[in-house]
Amino acid sequence: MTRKGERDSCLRGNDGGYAAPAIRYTLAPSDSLLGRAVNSPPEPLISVLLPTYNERENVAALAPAILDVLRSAPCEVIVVDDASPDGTAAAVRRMAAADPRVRLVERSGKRGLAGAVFAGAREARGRFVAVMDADRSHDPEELPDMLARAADGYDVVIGSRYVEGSAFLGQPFLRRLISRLLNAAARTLLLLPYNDVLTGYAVCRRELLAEPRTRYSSPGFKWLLELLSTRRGLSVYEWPIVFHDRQAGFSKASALEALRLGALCVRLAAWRCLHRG
Ligand SMILES: Nc1nc2c(ncn2[C@@H]2O[C@H](COP(=O)(O)OP(=O)(O)OP(=O)(O)O)[C@@H](O)[C@H]2O)c(=O)[nH]1
Ligand SMILES: [Mg+2]
Repeated sequence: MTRKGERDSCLRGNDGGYAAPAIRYTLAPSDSLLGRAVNSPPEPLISVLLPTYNERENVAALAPAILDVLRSAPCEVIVVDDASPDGTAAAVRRMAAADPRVRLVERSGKRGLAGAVFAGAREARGRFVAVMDADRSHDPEELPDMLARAADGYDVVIGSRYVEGSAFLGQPFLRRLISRLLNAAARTLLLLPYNDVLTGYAVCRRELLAEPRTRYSSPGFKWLLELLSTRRGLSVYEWPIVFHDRQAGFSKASALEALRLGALCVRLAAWRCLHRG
């Protein structure tokens, strides 16, 4: 791994061409961005969306960590919980009572990660939304850099696991292999020129998720694939992330998700054919 702020990143538009293969930072980009943010209107600059199902322990650690990283920026953390039996919502309610930047959106029953992301984006007030897994796989320390790229004008900043400078910590080899193969299949089938189209970590303008073109991914996980497939002319930046294995609790990923992904690819391909031109 190269040091934070010195990593090469790749930048691609929908035409598939590399626009800026190497970007080098000499100062923490967050400083200038957050300095600007302090003078911006009172509405949050960024809303961080955390979809949760049985993540009480993780979210209790992650939400304060996010607020700490973004402490100089107007921000909010919106937890979208699907009636987790482990009491995730009660834990978030306690945090929200102590800090108005924490908000809870509750849905009745487990209805899917992507649907939770769309629901959270509708409630969000920030100019930008960030989406992260709540299981602490995604490091909040990446947020200021990703937000800085979005504030620079990129429509979507992908927290990418597959560009130079990305790394995996602790995930079993087989999980990584399956994830990589599914990612390759999805980007090939949908002719997407990005390296990671299935990550759960990204920053984008709020309206891209609050007003999605389709909601085919709602019952499953792959909201980013849907966003990238249904919007034309997006400028996309892939920021390399370090992906950690979940810190506590149990995975909700299953073979069903792979089947859902196949069906989603077919539906999105059909949608793109219908909306060509
Ligand atoms: N609201 C909501 N959140 C969900 C649902 N399914 C998963 N999540 C959350 O989405 C995030 C990703 O789910 P994970 O279980 O970590 O899936 P994964 O990262 O593919 O699997 P692991 O690598 O094993 O952790 C976590 O924050 C989950 O709590 C759901 O149906 N509703
Ligand atoms: Mg996870």
